Amino acid sequence: MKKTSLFFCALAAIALVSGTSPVPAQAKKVSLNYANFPPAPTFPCVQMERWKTEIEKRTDGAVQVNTFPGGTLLDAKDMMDGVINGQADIGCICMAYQPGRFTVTNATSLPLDIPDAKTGSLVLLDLYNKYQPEAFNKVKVLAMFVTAPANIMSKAPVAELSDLKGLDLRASGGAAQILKAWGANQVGMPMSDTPEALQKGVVKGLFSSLEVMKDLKFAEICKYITITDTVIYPFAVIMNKGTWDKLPDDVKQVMDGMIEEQSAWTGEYMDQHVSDAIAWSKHQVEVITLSPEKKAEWNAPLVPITESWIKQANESGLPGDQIVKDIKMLIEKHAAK
Ligand code: 3IO
Repeated sequence: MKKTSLFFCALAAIALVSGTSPVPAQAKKVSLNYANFPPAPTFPCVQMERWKTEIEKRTDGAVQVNTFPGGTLLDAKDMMDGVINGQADIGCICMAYQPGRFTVTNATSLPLDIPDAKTGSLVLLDLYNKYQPEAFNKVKVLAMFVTAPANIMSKAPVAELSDLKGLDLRASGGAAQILKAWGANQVGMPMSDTPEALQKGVVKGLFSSLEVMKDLKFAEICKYITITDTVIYPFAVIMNKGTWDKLPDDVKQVMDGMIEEQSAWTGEYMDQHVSDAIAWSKHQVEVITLSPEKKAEWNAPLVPITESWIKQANESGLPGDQIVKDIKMLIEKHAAK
């Protein structure tokens, strides 16, 4: 062996013993903080853990994602600006909590009969891609998804529109407009504040997707479900623009490649989980269904909601008619799959 090779052998041996490597140091690991507002067992956090696992796997560990459920890093109302400001690298927003801010994407929460969360999630993502709304200019979108259609969960039975009159029910965004049209006393707050409001009696029920009966234990307090299947809540996962710009190209590719997959995965998870939660709740709660005649009666006061949204959108310079037409067309496209 030549003297030089002996030298390198010795170096390698030292490196082995000391745990350092003579080869150039590996590219630095990227560490990202991901904030979420509701408790860990809920679907926004389940999809967050799924994304973390997949990203860490698909980047061979070059990216590490640190998840913060339950508002421990940013809460519901601070989420969008917190991510824009860099308090978290990634955040999960519910667009219904700031209806005036996300006008285009919140059009998915008009009463347009999105049948399920998988369909709705793909409709929302397509709508976002087509219109590239200004509201998201300062962030990178990593996924978009929606809940399953909302239903009434309440402490007292709701079988007639008259049962809703003046009833304190919690909902936000598009769902809030629907409760108002039905004559309920709509109370707005994020899902993360709802368990306490129900406990204290500030609200007598809520209008949202049914998986929270199980995940947030609302079945213990809301003994009645009224099936209306009326409207979804739209969500987005967003990343700080500066964080995105600094990511290596191969990491960006992995994340871009997961946008549609993660959106569809979350919709599918939601749909399945709602079925599970209904089956699980059935023994503890009464499920009230509406006859076709009654459903028509409940739908009638909702008609002006879409009409007035279109009018307002048009007035603010958005193609309101086209947006609603696109949503209807996209529902047909994705529901057919
Ligand atoms: C929701 C939000 C956080 C955790 C679970 C959830 N299930 C349905 C929603 C929709 C929503 O944002 C809301 O406020 O009803």
